Amino acid sequence: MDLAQRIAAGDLRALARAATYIENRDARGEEVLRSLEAGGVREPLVLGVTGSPGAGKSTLVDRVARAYRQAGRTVAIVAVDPSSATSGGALLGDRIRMQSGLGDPGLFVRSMATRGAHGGLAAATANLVRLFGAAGRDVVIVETVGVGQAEVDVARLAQVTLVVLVPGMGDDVQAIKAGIMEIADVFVINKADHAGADQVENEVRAVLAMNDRAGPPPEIVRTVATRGEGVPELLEAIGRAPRRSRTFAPARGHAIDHLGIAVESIEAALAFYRDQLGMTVASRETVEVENVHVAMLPAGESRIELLEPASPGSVIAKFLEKRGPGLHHVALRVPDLAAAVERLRAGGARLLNEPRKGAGGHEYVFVHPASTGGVLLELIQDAQ
Ligand SMILES: Nc1nc2c(ncn2[C@@H]2O[C@H](COP(=O)(O)OP(=O)(O)OP(=O)(O)O)[C@@H](O)[C@H]2O)c(=O)[nH]1
Ligand SMILES: [Mg+2]
Repeated sequence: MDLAQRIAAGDLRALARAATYIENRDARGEEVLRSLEAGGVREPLVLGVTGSPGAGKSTLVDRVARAYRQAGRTVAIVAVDPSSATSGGALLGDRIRMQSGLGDPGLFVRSMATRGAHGGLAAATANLVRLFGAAGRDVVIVETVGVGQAEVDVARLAQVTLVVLVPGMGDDVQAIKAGIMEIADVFVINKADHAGADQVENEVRAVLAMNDRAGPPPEIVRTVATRGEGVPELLEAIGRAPRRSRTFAPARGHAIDHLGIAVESIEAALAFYRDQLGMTVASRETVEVENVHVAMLPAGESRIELLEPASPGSVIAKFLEKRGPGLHHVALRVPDLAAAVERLRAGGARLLNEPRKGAGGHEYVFVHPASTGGVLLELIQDAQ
């Protein structure tokens, strides 16, 4: 078995090896990622945890990880550790491992020294998160210190970012507001067993009130990480936060963008989809290059696209002649179209065109049904 196969089979030493390749920017890391991702990946819940040194992030991460484990979900933790450079070791990771007990294969901890390289750190962290997702982990937690650019980069990886504050921070809340306000999805006031939790909470609320960021404000949750207090409430707040953020930014990864259905007449088809089924027509247009009239009907996060030939020479007219009305193509959004095309070419798939820009500026490519199990497949570059 090669490394990717061993990882897929749950071999933690293989996973650790691949993580080392990624940290060292060894090409074998990218290789493993690609072969793990070739079969498609279910996106993990990615949590970012940031806050000032000593705020209790690692203690909290340990508790949160255990709570997810109890709920039956597998977890990977990336502790980005600025102190490892000086202490010379994977201190935080070890701390978590010791607390949670070794021997739980459902909890994998990786410490990474920052080594001062900001861009490099973010890239390596991003690839570690990819690795753990591709290895099938349900939850990936990334712990970083502070609110510098590196943390903002890391927060971009996360669906939900927790900013950990503690009582007695005083003016610090004001001082760090610029960086954290954009990235915080949930504020955690940890060490709530210390005096002054009310005051920090008030300060956070005051800063939030002055902020004009879009959408509902981040929730504030109090915890005592050492005792696990507030952790169930924190998990609930986390659960609400990805639902919130998803309405602003669609989840990354593969998703059905639309199903294209060839019809003789859009009007006739709408008598069913719109009038009987109650769906809404979001847009209608004529795509000149394809000689086709199009009606888009949103269905959840994807759509049904009705296609009617605009002239006898249109591909849709030919399709109707040959096969009759019906499913014409499935359109799949992919995270990286160029990489997908490269892999498909290498694998001998039949591409019908060079990637090109369609209506709305998105890039797409068609794959012949002979390669896909019998259905014309449109691959679309997901919005970045
Ligand atoms: N009283 C109290 N102490 C806490 C709480 N949470 C963490 N601590 C303690 O605070 C200290 C720092 O905790 P860590 O979890 O290492 O904090 P951290 O934010 O990960 O620290 P760095 O990674 O070094 O920035 C430890 O001694 C913890 O036991 C809490 O809720 N209450
Ligand atoms: Mg820590």
